[in-house]
Amino acid sequence: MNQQDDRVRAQALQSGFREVFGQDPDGVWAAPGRVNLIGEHTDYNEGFVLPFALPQSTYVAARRRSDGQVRVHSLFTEETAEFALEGLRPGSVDGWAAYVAGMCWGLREADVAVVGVDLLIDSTVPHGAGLSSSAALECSVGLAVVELSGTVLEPLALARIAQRVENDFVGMPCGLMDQMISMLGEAGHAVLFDTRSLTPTLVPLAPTGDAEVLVIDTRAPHRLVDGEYAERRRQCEEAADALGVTSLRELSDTETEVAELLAPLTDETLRRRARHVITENRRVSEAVALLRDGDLAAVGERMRGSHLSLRDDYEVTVPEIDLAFDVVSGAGVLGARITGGGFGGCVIALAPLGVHQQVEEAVTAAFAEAGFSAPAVFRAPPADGARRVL
Ligand code: GAF
Repeated sequence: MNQQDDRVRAQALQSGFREVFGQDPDGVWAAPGRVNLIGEHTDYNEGFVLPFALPQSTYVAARRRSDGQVRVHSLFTEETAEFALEGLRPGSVDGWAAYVAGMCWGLREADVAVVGVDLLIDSTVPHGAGLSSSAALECSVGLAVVELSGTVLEPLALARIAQRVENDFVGMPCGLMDQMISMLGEAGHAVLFDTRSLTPTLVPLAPTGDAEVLVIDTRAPHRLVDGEYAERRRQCEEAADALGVTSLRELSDTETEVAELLAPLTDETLRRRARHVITENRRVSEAVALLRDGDLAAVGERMRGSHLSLRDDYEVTVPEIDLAFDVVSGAGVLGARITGGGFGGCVIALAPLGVHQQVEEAVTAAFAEAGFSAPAVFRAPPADGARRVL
């Protein structure tokens, strides 16, 4: 989304706000979804991730109120929710509005003097596709509420509040990647984020300008996502415990062979989970060095390694995802992998310019033959993070 499109969308929301609430909003804010180039299920193991922000964003038009109430209307569900700031607690609001109420709760917990607001929300981030529509909602609402409450927060501080909201208000035990990139994304760059030191480093993407990232949204319904995710996280903690380290990251930083590191683990499932995390951290570090050298073919190989590890060791893929990966890998791309938490969602491909159509045709035909819903294929240029638009 370029700045022009951003403004057009924000102006449409501004007039929508007048229709719904009968007054002008004080401003319009936006925060993007993301894809993760590589580094999956590492962020809750103090590891490395390499995501970038998408042009697709969630937009929030907001106006301050003086009575401590929050009214929020969503144009993507056509529903309205209303709640008082006083007395907000985990469990008091559910559904999509829990992310909005959760941000108000989380900001209050972080000692922000949150004011009441009217909010109108719209989004271009595909919902339920593993592209972080929930982080986009949290961060856009958070940015609006913070500013209207007369406070300034560092982007990473707001990201951490949004993560706490997911963990403690919504009940999803996620890491920090999605909220971090929604706040810190920069056009033309991925962000290498060390989730132990909380240090972001910008990595220019495709510096030679001869490749692009394609997203293949399989439209596979998310299955068992929260329970399975929580279980993976528990297994990693158990593996770290059994190996006598505080997190699996500690083992990723050594030169030691993975088999040797894992030798003390007797449980086969825990061994495979830990092997994924350790090898994935190493692949992220390698991919960053290779990107800087412009060796995109080798980056593609690391992406392929990541997918196979997520399929075989971490077991977070589904048939639609594996089919998309297989087909796309044979359609002239440099590399492909599942992106996001898994159990549905999207495959991304690092592709030379000019193969987009070939990829789209191949995956569409294969999905039709397999009896799956038609997939969507689109380009993903790295875009900016959360921002005030109007
Ligand atoms: C989901 C989570 F929200 C992230 O924190 C991350 O763990 C990801 O799955 C897997 O890498 O998007």
